[in-house]
Amino acid sequence: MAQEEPQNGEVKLIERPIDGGKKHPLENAWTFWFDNPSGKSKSAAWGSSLRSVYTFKTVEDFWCLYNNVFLPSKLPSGADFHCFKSGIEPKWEDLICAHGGKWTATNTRGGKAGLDQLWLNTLLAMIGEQFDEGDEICGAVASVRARQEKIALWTRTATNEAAQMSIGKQWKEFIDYNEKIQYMFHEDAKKDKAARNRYTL
Ligand code: MGP
Repeated sequence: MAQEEPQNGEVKLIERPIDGGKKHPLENAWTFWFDNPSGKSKSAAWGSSLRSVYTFKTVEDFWCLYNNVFLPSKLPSGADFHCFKSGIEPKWEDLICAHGGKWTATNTRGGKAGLDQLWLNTLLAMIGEQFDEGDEICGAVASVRARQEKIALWTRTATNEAAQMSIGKQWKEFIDYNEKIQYMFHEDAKKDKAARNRYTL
């Protein structure tokens, strides 16, 4: 794209020519998943309505997707929306997730807008590779619940407390969250529905 040269005294706003046709690759490809268990019978196995919807690997494709289709505020109560690194399934059973866990932040700001904002800031931090312990990140889940909406950030090595604390601290900054967040091991959740959280920040 041709750029006009600044006239004398004008501030040069554009450093390099902008190539409007070129897409900007992300470090990782990411896949969106959707689960709407309220749409099926209570007795159906967990995950039977979980499906992958879309994979993106450029900044432009992410915004196209985010702006046009998927926002947690549009989802019915009971639904879960996931964005995970491609190749990782948003399940405890996934080999990369199996020994991991999740940080959870509840939507204390109230309203759907609060959930959408937490979700967007979480996505931007993940796909923009903002975490020092980026290899630990598996993905994030937005859960729409009548009782308590929440966002969870899944990581891979639950026992690596230092890594999880680093991620938790950074996550709170990125989503501008001042309440407590809690970390639960998937292995605990699997064994006991009322499992306790292991880390708090
Ligand atoms: P949840 O949806 O992660 O918790 O798990 P939440 O949102 O606190 O509970 P909800 O009832 O409001 O949805 C709820 C239940 O789903 C768990 O107790 C498990 O029985 C099942 N479940 C959740 N996950 C993430 C998995 C999973 O990865 N694998 C299997 N097998 N079951 C899961």
